[in-house]
Amino acid sequence: MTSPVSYALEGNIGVITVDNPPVNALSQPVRQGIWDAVAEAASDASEAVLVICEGRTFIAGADITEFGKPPAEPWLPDVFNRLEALDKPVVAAIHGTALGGGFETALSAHYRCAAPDAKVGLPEVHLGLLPGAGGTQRSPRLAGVEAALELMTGGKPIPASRALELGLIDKIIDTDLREGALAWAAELTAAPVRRTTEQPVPEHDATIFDTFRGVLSKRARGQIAPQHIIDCVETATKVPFAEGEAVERAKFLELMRGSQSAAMRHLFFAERQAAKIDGLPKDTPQRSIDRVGIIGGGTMGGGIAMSFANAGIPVTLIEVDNEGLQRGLSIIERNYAGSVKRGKLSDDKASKCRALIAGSTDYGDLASVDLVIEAVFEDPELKKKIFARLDDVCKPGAILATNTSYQDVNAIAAATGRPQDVLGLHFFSPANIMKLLEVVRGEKTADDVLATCMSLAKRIRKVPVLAGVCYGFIGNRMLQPYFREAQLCVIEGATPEQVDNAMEAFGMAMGPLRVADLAGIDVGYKARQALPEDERGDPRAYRVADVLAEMGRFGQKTGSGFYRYDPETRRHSSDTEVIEIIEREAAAFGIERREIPGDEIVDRLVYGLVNEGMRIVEEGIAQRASDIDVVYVYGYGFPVWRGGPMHYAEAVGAGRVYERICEFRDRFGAEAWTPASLLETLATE
Ligand code: 3H9
Repeated sequence: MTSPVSYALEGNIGVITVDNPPVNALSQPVRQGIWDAVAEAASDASEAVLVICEGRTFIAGADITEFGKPPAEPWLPDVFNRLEALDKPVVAAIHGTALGGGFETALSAHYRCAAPDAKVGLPEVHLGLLPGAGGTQRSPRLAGVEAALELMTGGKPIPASRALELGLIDKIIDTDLREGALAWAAELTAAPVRRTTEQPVPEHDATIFDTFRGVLSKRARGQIAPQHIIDCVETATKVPFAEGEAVERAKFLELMRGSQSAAMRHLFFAERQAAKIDGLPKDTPQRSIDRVGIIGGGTMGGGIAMSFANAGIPVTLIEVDNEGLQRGLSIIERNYAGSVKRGKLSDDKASKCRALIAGSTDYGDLASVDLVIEAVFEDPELKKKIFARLDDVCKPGAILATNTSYQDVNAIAAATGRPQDVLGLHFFSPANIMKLLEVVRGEKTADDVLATCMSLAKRIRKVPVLAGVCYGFIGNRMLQPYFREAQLCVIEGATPEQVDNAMEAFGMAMGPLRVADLAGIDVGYKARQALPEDERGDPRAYRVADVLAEMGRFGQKTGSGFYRYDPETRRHSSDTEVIEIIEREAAAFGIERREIPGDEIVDRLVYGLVNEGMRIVEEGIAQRASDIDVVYVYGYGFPVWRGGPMHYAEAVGAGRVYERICEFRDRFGAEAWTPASLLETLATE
């Protein structure tokens, strides 16, 4: 087998070239290849050494597929120490993304240059890890403590220009990288060997570590890796490199063997898998999308319009009248101004994006668009009317999408003469921020429409997941048992606060009743009213919400719902009036309220999700269980370090989950708690 690493002497420069597609990950043969190349460079006539990569990027990190398997020598820290120990100048030349172990390779070189559009970063924290091959010890020596902490605890790659400012690289080469790097290496033959590990960590304020600990205990609630990173950097300021490296290694291994990293690595691959449609070849033709129309300038339509404009795709936003249009456009304007104020967007970029959104009240302006997304309120008849009209005005081949959260996409498609061009594109609010996109396949949706929308999602920086048609698709369908159990726990004895606190302690971004208050209690109320009584589910589960809605307590927007809200700060506090309502309604149902333990609350809510998720997989609504995890982490605030509800169930063990669901069935009835047959199979297997 040929090695993915080659070594050749070019004049007086020893060139180590890594060629391991697709992203030059540091799999065992690459580590071995670099190890051997360094040995060769140490003993030949080279006067400087260049490390460079073929393909689309510099090394993008350790090979994540090897994690969790028995480690194979040579180990990365040893490879990098051997590279750094060379007694001739070593230059790394970066293009694409030098990430994780890839950037650590560069940090072990003595000098670093990069192409102008290159990025560097230490994103291990997103995998529940820390840079485990010297990154926590070398980066603060070069960039200082604060910048290093930001780089590693935030995990966000930075552009080459910023890396240059921080001293993480030395030079940007804006001509051909290979030629430029070779010429620079030739100059450096006369320069001293400059080992990062021999440099001191620059002066810093010692209180910075506790400041970061405090901030991250909130921002990355429940996550261990960010705290370990801070410990490692603090260690770097106190002890020599070799000792700091040992601490880093021990903490890295602890994280890698732990459940959080396993969950986050699962999600890394789940996200990439979710973008693939089984049975659809990679080379399925795609339609070109150069201009998009959005119908409805409300919060949702406006957010969707911004997502496209932010990716440089022009948008025509349609509203029924001029007043509605101006209102919609001014919300967009305000959102962009807010992003500029918060430093998320430059003034110039915001104006460019804003200029890409044109408003109109004339459907005729949709004649030339390649994709239309309908984002009006959830009225099935209105949606059908809109699609019939789109059928008249849109050019042949235009993709027609509905942003509905619940409705039957097949019925909407049937309102047109081109159901093959129709699908659901379900964005999540606020659509310009939330990453999840459910791509809903109707029974007649054409393959090229699906393929186009999956790759379009990537273009607008969303994470797509394919869903089949059913009430609520994947995410909202699973919410039904989740909210049912939350509200049953309330009427059976818990306070809204106990339910929310239990779920937030589990790691949910926000407890379910606080979510209900944020989304508006009236929304669910109206949806229930539209259903025949026998389809509304267990009345004990929604009675309190109905009473609150009928009192005009719609949640945050009216200042009260399950909680009371401070009009200034929007902070919630519990409300004795709500407790009285709950007690009264419980009595009316003849329920004797009891103390409900936190673990029962968590199990009922989370296993409610899991059991419905199993059915969704069984029915083929989701292609695979891991897709559901992607939906819940990116769309519903499920803790990333638990890997999503399905991964969580797997980690707990299908047998234990099944037993607990059977226990709930015996206590609360088979209607809500019949175990999904897939779960039963997994449990018995
Ligand atoms: C680390 O380095 C630890 C060290 O500090 C210490 C160790 C001791 N390994 O994302 P894409 C696959 S931790 C294995 O679609 P893009 C990926 O699964 C690592 N495979 O492309 C996909 O496969 P498939 C720190 C990897 O252009 C294919 O490559 N590094 C790895 O949109 C294409 O990926 C990171 O966390 C890997 N490291 O984005 C960087 N990376 O085609 C992780 C990718 O079968 N990687 N694959 O689905 C990324 O962020 C993006 O892949 C990247 C390219 C930005 C590089």
